Amino acid sequence: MNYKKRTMNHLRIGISCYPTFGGSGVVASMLGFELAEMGHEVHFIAYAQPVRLTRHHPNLHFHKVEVTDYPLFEYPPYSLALASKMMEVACEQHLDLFHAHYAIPHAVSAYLAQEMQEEYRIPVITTLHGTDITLVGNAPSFMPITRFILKKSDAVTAVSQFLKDETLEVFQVVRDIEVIPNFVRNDQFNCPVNCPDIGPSKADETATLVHISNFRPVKRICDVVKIFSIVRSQRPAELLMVGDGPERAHAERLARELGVDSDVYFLGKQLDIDKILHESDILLQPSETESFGLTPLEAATACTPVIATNVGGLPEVIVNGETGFLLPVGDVVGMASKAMELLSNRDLYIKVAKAGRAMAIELFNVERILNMYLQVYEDVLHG
Ligand code: GMT
Repeated sequence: MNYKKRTMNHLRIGISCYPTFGGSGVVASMLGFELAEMGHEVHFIAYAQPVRLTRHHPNLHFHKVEVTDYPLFEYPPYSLALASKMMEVACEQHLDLFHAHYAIPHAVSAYLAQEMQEEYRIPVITTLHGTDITLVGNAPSFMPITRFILKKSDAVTAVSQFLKDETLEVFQVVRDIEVIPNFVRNDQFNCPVNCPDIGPSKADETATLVHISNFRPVKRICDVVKIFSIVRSQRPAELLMVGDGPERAHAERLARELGVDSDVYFLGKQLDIDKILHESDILLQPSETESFGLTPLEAATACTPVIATNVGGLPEVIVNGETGFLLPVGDVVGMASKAMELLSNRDLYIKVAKAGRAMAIELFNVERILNMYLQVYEDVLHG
């Protein structure tokens, strides 16, 4: 098979991802935008325009996957339509590589497109985000194909060391997996850390707690409501619930049962996450598991201290006691007590907020992470 002649300063990259509010789609969109800014040509291939791809850029392109429905199909085969589209875009746009975000089905479709494209070989880079390994990929119906694609991808990256270890253990594959964490732009979540306004300064001032997610069971949003209700019993507070998903109705009912519903605001899906984080005092993330925790990273960057669970990749993003607080899953009393501590001790609040932002900028800044991805691209193209 031929290899295409490439130049590293103008790559043509095909990205497939979920175009929704989920973390993997957000990371893929942010990465695509930054690559476009650097002068690379980026082609998104998905069933809808990715939601965070809001800004126009001459180097950014979107190719919509149309899925033909037919009465015979109980489940229209999106993976095949995606593979066909990826192959087509690769030929028409002379793509240098495919970057698939989330193994199922994007990496599998990319592999099929690679096999179908006969002119030259297009490498496939697969980025694992979390549930593609911890929940979906290891389900019996997907396990064999996830293992297959882990072996077949030209490069595999994982968003945390936790996810890398989990992948190697669960799938028993022997291969290199590079840890490339998620990233933030510090100008997007810019925060004047010395600003006297951060955090509520008086006990009688309303504190704003926030939770942002897809409201799936893994996020334990009823724990968010329970934590809030304990805090609310001790001081004026409100809770912003940002996002939507299957657990919403449970959480709404629980808020009513606990008598705090008038202070809980379900805001639905929102794009202005930076604005919401700036207006909030604490982010609550009591997840069952979290392979990275993009929202905690964004909160830390915005100087909004995080209270989360000590699971998965969260300890790689938040250092317990220094840049936020991590407690065992389900420990709603402990999390409420940490929230109260932060809200009543202004020095501690400022210390944690500053440390969170400093760590985010040092370890997860866009330049550092972009270079890591570019190195992977270079390795697969020239290695
Ligand atoms: O299930 C989700 O939470 C969405 C999922 C996704 O792929 O969209 O999130 C995962 O990827 C994010 C981006 O890399 C990570 O920040 C999240 O921690 C991860 N979610 C889980 O592991 C539960």
